[in-house]
Amino acid sequence: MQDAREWLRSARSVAALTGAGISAESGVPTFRGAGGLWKHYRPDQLATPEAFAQDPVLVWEWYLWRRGLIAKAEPNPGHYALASFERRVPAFVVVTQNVDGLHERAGNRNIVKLHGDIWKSQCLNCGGEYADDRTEVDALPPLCDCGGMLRPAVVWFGEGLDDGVWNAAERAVRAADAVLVIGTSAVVYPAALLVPLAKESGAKVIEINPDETPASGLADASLRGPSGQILPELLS
Ligand code: BJW
Ligand code: ZN
Repeated sequence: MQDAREWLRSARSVAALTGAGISAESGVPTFRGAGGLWKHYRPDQLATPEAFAQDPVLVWEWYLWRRGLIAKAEPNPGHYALASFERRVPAFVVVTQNVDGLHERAGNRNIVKLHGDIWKSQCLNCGGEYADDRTEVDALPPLCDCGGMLRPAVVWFGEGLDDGVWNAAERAVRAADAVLVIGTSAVVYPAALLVPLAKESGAKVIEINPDETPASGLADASLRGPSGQILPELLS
């Protein structure tokens, strides 16, 4: 903890790579591990373009249910610690795999969303992307004004990440003197590649996670515990 605090104090540019674990203490379920979504739902039946093509209503029901959970959740002390850190450090970027919007709600402004945004929908016909805060929809699947079918504007397995978004993530990590890796199992690619990239670019890598992950071996410091407790202490 003391080393990590010192690295952050002397850093001019910092990036935070976040995953579902940072929202766990807000009551938003993670994907993997005990209580994770994939314990009860099969990713290949819900989070792939093939699943959506086969049963868009089922996929939409699952996303509307998750929107409802997230709508009731509040950012936790971990999110707020990152927001206040952004106001104090010259260059700070949150690179998140999360789609829940809790970083914005906590007050971060410089956010790269690798896997999209559950609060947006995209039209399969005209390509339009729209803010969408509905947690209930009368007739599923929801339709665009153009008549096309809407889908959640998130990145499913087998889909590429947006080029501009990925480039922004790479830039943030390459520029960083210190990279925080928070609440991610670090098994989903290409997001997981950002950890070795941070190392190669000479950044100090600080992992915050109650459990060991494939990223732990690359970390200069591993702070074991919930991010809602560790981040306020680390970033104060
Ligand atoms: C706490 C805590 C607390 C608990 N405090 N911590 C190379 C190798 C192998 C496979 C591939 C590869 N390249 C591509 C692939 C395929 C695939 C992939 O990675 N598969 C692996 C799973 C094997 N990747 C893709 O398909 C990606 N696309 C792509 O690569 O395109 C090019 C391509 C196309 C076709 C073929 C090949 C390449 C797209 C990935 C999209 C991921 N989408 C999801 C769903 C998003 C929408 C939604 O939310 O519904 O993104 S899946 C899900 O996993 C979600 C998450 O963002 C993502 C990562 O999960 P995350 O955030 O790490 O959460 P968890 O639950 O895994 O972990 C939580 C952690 O928190 C744990 O470590 C806990 O210990 C910790 N924790 N409480 C702090 N209080
Ligand atoms: Zn449309």
